[in-house]
Amino acid sequence: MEKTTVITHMDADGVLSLATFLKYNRSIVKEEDTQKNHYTIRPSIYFTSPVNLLNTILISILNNRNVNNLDLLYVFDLSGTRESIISASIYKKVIWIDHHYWEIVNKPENIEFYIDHTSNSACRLVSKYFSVYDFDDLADEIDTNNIKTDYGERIRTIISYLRDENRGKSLSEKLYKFAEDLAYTGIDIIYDTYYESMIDLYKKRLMEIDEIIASSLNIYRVADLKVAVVTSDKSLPVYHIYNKLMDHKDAPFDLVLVIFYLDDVTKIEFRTQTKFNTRDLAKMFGGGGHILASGATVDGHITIDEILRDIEMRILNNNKRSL
Ligand SMILES: [Mn+2]
Repeated sequence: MEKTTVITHMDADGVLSLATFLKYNRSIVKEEDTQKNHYTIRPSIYFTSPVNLLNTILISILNNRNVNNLDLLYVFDLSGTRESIISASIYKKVIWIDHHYWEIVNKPENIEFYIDHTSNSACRLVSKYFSVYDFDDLADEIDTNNIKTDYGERIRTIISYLRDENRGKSLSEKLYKFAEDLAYTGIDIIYDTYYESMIDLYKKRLMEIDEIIASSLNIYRVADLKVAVVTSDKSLPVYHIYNKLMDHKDAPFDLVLVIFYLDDVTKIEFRTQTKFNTRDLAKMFGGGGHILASGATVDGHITIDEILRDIEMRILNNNKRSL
């Protein structure tokens, strides 16, 4: 029996990608059960973020004491680096599905890459891979911050609540349970009281978050750009800050920067309300992502002034080059 490991992004797109995989996986496990010649090994599931991907791959390898269990690894909604790709290739076979923008990398022959940065969500690509189309439209809605349905709104809120309330192992367990509920019970599970109460609680939490936004918001002119900066020492839902700032009297902002001062790192989230290319800026800080939404994590704490100065230099240099 083949052992499967899944590493997925800790956001809505990653959770819906996992739900898609779980639904597919259960259908093949059922088939094998009826053949009565198989026993099943539960897949190992890991949630992570781009900056922690390498560590997560290495931990997943260390957790398999038996090297024969390193059969098959799936990676969803996370872009690879030289180091993470080399580490993943320790598995016998790897299926890597993502919709972020990738730098050209060397591709080990035991890794199959399904990378399409024009896809609105990774879940859409995962759905195509497994031919399970339950969650792709919802993932598109949420990942592009273009909510159209009550389902999309609720799923986004539940995941924001879980991420706000939990850390580490308990967060992974809760996200896994949510993906399982979606896959095995179906999408209407989100109308259950267990999830309904999370949505109610998070509405109250959002009012507190609004106060944090209002009290930490600063607006700057950087080169010819209008820049809104929100800082926090705790993780906040960036979509909510973005949407909130859409109603600001000075909106739209060329750049919305959300700066998190966490333990020993600075996390910078880049968004734009005017289709400015944020990915180039994120790249400058060692990060990446999409044109309209990207992020970077920097060691230590860097100030707003330092960040804005780097951005200004970059824009002025670009302007010079295009003259
Ligand atoms: Mn995504």
